[in-house]
Amino acid sequence: MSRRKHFADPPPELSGRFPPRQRLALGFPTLTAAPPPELLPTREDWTLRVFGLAAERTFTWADLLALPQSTLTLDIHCVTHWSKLDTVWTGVRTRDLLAALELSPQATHVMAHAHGDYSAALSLDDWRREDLLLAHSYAGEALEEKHGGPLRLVAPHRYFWKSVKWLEGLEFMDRDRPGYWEARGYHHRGDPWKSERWERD
Ligand SMILES: Nc1nc2c(c(=O)[nH]1)N[C@H]1C(S)=C(S)[C@@H](COP(=O)(O)O)O[C@H]1N2
Ligand SMILES: [Mo]
Repeated sequence: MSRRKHFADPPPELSGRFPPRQRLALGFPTLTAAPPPELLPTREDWTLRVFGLAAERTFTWADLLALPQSTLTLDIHCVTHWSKLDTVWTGVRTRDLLAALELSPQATHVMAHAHGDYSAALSLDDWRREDLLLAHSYAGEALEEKHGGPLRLVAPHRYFWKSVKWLEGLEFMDRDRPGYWEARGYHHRGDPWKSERWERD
């Protein structure tokens, strides 16, 4: 088997787009901590449950597509030192989903829950940014299962562990809570520009 080169040093002219100690991923690596769920819904039987400090609601695929659709070109940064530039995602911006929900005034954070054992929280301020979306397509094609299809979160301003794949639930909360990796020592915020990898960083 030939050895393939998977990562490269940041091209000098693009170095400003690389957070500290990140290298360029030449392919699109797949990272999944817990074993991926064995049985994932198809788009037809997919649902997304909104609960906690918001009026409880279950979105179907048709409900999702009825919301404003956006295509965003984003740089993504994995805590394992790879970045990928100009990735193209299509879906619903988190701020557009918020506009369709009735939140309790106490809500400050959102826990994204995946099928299987995985979750990660972000603040509502994060969710109000323009560059976060719930993505169903990548580079114009339906999002592959290994990258989180039918629907994943994409939060490019945080290390990519926050971008929960295989979304099935959104829990609105009145505080931050550790998700899968935060409970195992990762930083509660995870800003790649500040190298917030471990909570002690
Ligand atoms: N459900 C779920 N989402 C997840 C993960 C996971 O293990 N399970 N891994 C996270 C990590 S650490 C990264 S880097 C990205 C990887 O996404 P990719 O496999 O599409 O590259 O997904 C994130 N979302
Ligand atoms: Mo990651």
